[in-house]
Amino acid sequence: MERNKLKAIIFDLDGVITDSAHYHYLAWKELADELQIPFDEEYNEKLKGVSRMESLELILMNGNACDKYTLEEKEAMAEKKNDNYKELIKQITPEDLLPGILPFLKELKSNGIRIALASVSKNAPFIIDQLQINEYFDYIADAASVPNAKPFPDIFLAGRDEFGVESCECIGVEDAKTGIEAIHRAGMKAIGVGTPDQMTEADLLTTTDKLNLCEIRQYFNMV
Ligand code: B16
Ligand code: MG
Repeated sequence: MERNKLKAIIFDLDGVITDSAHYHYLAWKELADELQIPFDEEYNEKLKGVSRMESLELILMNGNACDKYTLEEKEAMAEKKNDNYKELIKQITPEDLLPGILPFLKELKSNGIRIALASVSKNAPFIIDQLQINEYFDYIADAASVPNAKPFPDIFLAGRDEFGVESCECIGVEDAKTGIEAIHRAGMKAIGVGTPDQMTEADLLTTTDKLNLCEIRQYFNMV
């Protein structure tokens, strides 16, 4: 097998660094209840890694209500959900980092591996601040300026291009099926830390507390 140098690890946020999916769920649930559309945690799984407006469409679809509202009304709904979400994420503190993430970031930093964030959430910079891990990130992709959300590769390619490295020198970490697809479309290897049924395409399936640089290098034959 060809041996590449590992130069960058590109992280998804929601579900990888912290569990903000639950706050997304609570905020969408309030809207769905208002619209009298069925919505539960199981259906919420489909929204992981999906952009805000696409998430709204999926919720409306569950209530056969896609054609019931104008674009303006949909934008107002998405804004209302986001206002609610922004209130909820004020509660996030460094204690909400998923197990193993902080030591892994420290390990990468001390080994000279570049670190990027590839979240499609426009609230990602605020969450990174709340978690107090800004200093570890060499680059945070701007979700608003990336043309296509996951499963398109754009947000992972933004990190690669910023660092001026090759795809084969990067690894992406994701918890959503659409995210694994985005990493692969970017030509990178994918580590999956989500529920196993969502992670069938991941090159390595693990959990955040088991992320370890030596093992990753060995597994992917990267130096
Ligand atoms: P916002 P990720 C994604 O974050 C979430 O998984 C997804 O549920 C959410 O709809 C999307 O961000 C947009 O977030 O409404 O805050 O801009 O997994 O890419 O970190
Ligand atoms: Mg995610």
